[in-house]
Amino acid sequence: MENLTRRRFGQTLAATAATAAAGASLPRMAFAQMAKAGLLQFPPNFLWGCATAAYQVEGAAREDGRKPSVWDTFSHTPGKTFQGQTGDVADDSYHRYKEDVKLLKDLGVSAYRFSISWPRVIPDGTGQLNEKGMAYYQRVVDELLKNNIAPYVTLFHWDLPQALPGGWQSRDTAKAFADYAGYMAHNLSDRVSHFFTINEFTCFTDLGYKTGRFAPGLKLPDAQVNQIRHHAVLAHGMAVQAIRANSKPGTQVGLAENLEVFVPVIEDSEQIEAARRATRQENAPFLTALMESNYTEEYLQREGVNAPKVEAGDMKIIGSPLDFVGLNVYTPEYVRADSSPAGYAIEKRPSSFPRMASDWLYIGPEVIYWAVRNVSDIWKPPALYITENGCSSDDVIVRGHIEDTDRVMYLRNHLTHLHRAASEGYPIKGYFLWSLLDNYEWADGYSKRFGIHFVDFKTQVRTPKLSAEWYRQVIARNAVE
Ligand code: GBH
Repeated sequence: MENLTRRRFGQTLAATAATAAAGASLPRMAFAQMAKAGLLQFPPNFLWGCATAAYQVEGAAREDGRKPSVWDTFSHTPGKTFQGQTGDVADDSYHRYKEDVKLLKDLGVSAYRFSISWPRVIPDGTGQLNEKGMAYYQRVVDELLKNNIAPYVTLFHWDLPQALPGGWQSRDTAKAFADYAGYMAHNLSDRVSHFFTINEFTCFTDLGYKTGRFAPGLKLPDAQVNQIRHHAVLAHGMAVQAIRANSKPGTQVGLAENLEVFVPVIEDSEQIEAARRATRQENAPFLTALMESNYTEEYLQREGVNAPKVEAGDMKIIGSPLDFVGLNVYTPEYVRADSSPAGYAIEKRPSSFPRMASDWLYIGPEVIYWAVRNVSDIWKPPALYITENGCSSDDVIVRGHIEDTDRVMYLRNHLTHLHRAASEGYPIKGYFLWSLLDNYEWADGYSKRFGIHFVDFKTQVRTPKLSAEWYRQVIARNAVE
């Protein structure tokens, strides 16, 4: 199966029986047997991983020179998070990272996606560097490599240094981010080959500055929100360039975006086209802007006088070419074709639509197939990763066991639909499960558990759930049942 191209992998899947009958090579034979055994085999070298983020797992909020991020300030403001809970201690991974790498090792993953706390390495956002903060990430990278686990590094997962004046309201923050990104690439790219600039634009732009649900908790008018969104995509583009300028040749750069994913209500050409239109228009401020080096006419018209102020050269920077696109995939939107000028209508969700423990987390496993397919069909990126997928569950411990059958159901179904995307030849390279551990779920505090390892937040004891054992077997077989 060496040099098996993506298209051929797809064809192979379709022609499994024929291939086996024709006396195929050994690995291909093994593949055929797997398929016969009812296993959905993933392509060779498919990357299996887990993901976390700094503020959700590290703790050690005031240690070794780290200064506050906007999330420290927000979580310590009464009324902002579930029971006032903060990431002060979280999973204490700052001290227990070796134990966490051991969990990864036991799963058999080949990659770990984690994020860097910007205020740990540059406490004020700009200026003075903090050697001790940098040393921590060097230790984490060392420990991963020692265990043959590839580090996939996210540079921004929402913990903006509090000291930066105006936060994302200021264009200077984009420049500060690029400087920090270049610095990290310079220090890590000898051993880290994949960098994500930013994780999920809406969660620190719209949720931070429009609805106020996330840090910094502001409710600003549309014109300012659009400007903040613009600074965020500009920061991404400037960081892509800074990483390229400061890293080893061959370093791969992308981002992790939770785009709005549209599932056609019925899989026919008209509805599929509606899903594509919706994908472009509904993601116009973010993914569409970076993939097309432009804001769509429709977005600019819709926002009118509130549209972002764009300086000469900005759009080119925002559209800096990427090596891959990472997709964080959770909840689907269903869409159908209609006769409006937009050509699509987003369906209202019936109140009976099933969900997981988080009230926003509706279950529609085909979401992962359509995330890959819509993005690929529209923009044809060279490579895609699922950078997050997973769910919250009301885990209960029964005689020391957490039988999270609902999480296994959720994951199994999503991987089945991801397999469809791989078998059709879409360039999907890997999957990062969210999350390795139960952790600090932002405004929901510790009330929602997304881990495949249970964490007792009093003792910090980690216990594998049923889903961890299930994922271990998926990885071992490179297949889902
Ligand atoms: C991801 O966001 C994050 O990257 C990760 O840090 C997080 O732990 C994980 O998912 C699970 O949530 O409170 O009604 O305003 C997923 C996308 C967007 C889902 C924001 C929750 C908040 C809804 N998230 N959304 S609301």
